[in-house]
Amino acid sequence: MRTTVGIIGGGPAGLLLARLLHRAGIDCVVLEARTREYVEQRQRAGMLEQGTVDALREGGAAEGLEARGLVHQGIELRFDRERHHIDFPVLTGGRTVTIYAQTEIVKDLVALQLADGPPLLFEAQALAIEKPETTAPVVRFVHEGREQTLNCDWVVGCDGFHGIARDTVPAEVSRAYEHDYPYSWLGILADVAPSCDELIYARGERGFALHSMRSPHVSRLYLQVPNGTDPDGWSDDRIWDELAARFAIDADWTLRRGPITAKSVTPMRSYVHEPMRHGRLLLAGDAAHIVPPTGAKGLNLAVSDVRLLGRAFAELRRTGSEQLLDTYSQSCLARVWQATRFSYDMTTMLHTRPDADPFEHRLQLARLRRITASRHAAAELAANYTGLPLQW
Ligand code: RFL
Ligand code: PHB
Repeated sequence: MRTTVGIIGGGPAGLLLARLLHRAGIDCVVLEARTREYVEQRQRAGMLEQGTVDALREGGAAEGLEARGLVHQGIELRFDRERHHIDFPVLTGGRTVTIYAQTEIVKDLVALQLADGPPLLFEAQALAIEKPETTAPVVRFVHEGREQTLNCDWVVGCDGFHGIARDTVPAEVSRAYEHDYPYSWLGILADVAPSCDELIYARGERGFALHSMRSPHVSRLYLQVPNGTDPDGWSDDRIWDELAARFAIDADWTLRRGPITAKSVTPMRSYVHEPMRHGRLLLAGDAAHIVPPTGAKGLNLAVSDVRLLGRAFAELRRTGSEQLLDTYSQSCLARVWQATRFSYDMTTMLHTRPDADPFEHRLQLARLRRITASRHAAAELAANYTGLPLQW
C-alpha cells in the first residue's frame, strides 16, 4: 500500500486529520488497532472549545454537534457551601463552550470516512515506523492476520498515549516532562437528567467532584478518589451519597439520582514530549502530550494539533512550502504548555492532596476567592477554559 500521509490511530485526532486532508485533496490512510465498536464506545471527554467546534465545521463533521451539542455560557465553582457562576461571554467578549461527547464525535467522523473518505482500517495495528528520517518512511502493520507495509511521504502518529509513534523518536533527541498527581477520578455515566444547566466544579475537604452531562437525559459525574481505587468497591448508593455530600450548598439544591450505566477510574498525569516532529514523523494529540482532565483540555489540544497539521499539509500541496511543517512542533508546544499550566492550576486548586495540611486548604480557598472576587482573575480563568487564541 502507498499513500501521501499515513495516519496511525483512529481516535479523534487521526480521524479529524483524515477528514481535513481529504477535503484538501490529500490522500491518506488511517490504521486503527481496535474494532469500530470499541473506538465508538470509549467514554472520555465532553467539553469542546470554540476552536474545536470550528475545526469540526472545517472538516464538514459538525452536523451532529450542531443538532445535539449543548452550548454553555459558563461554569459554576462550588466551595465553602456556596455557588459562583463564571460567565464566559461577559468575561471573554462572547466566547462559549459546547458539550458534545467524544464518543459522538468519533461516531460522526467514522461514518463520514466510511461513506466517502480515505481508507480507514480497523483491527490494523501498527508495529513499527521505519526510516522516519528519510523522504520515504514506511509503517509496518498487522491486518487480517498478515503483516503488511504502508509506504508514505509522511507519517502522523495519532496513536494516543500508549501507541508506538512516540517511541520511534530516538532517545537522544527526545525529552519528556512528566508529573503524576496523588489522586484519580471515578467517572460515572447515569441515565438521569443533569441537576444543573452548566458544569459544576466543586471543591471541599472530602475531595473534588464534577457534574457534567452528555445530553438532556444523561449525566456524567466524577469524584476524586485515591490512586489505585477499584471502581467495583463503590456501590451506586455510595457514589450518589458521596456526590451529594460534595455538591452540598447552603441553598435549595438537590442532586438527581438515576441508574449508573458505566463506571471507571482514571489516574491523572501531565506529560509533554518534545519535539513533536522527527524527520517525516509528526506526533499529534495524546501521542505527544496528556493533561489531567480538570481543565478539559485533552481532546481540545488533540484537535488544535491536527488543525495545524491540516493547514501545513494543505500549504505544502498548494505552494510546495514546508514552512508550517517545519514550525509545527514549536507552534503546538507553545499551546500545549499553556494548557498544561492551566490544567495543573485547576487540578491543584480543586483537589485535596491526601497529605494536605490546613495551610494548603486555606490557600486553595484564597485562590478560589480571588477568582470569584476579581473580574480580572475570573477573566483569566474564562480565557483559558474557553481556549486561548491559536498563534500560528
Ligand atoms: P486517543 O483517543 O487515545 O486515540 C488513539 C487511537 O490510536 C489507537 N492506537 C493504534 N492504532 C494503530 N496502531 C497502534 N499501534 C495503535 N496504538 C494505539 C488507539 O486504539 C486509539 O483509537 O488519542 P487522540 O486521538 O489523540 O485523542 C485524545 C483524546 O482522546 C484525549 O485527550 C481525551 O479523551 C483525554 N481524556 C479526557 N479529556 C478531556 O478533555 N476530558 C475528559 O473527561 C477526559 N477523560 C480522557 C478521559 C482520556 C482517557 N484515557 C486516555 C485513558 C478519560 C480517559 C479514560
Ligand atoms: C466531561 O464531560 O467528561 C468533562 C467535562 C469537563 C471536564 C472534564 C470532563 O473538565
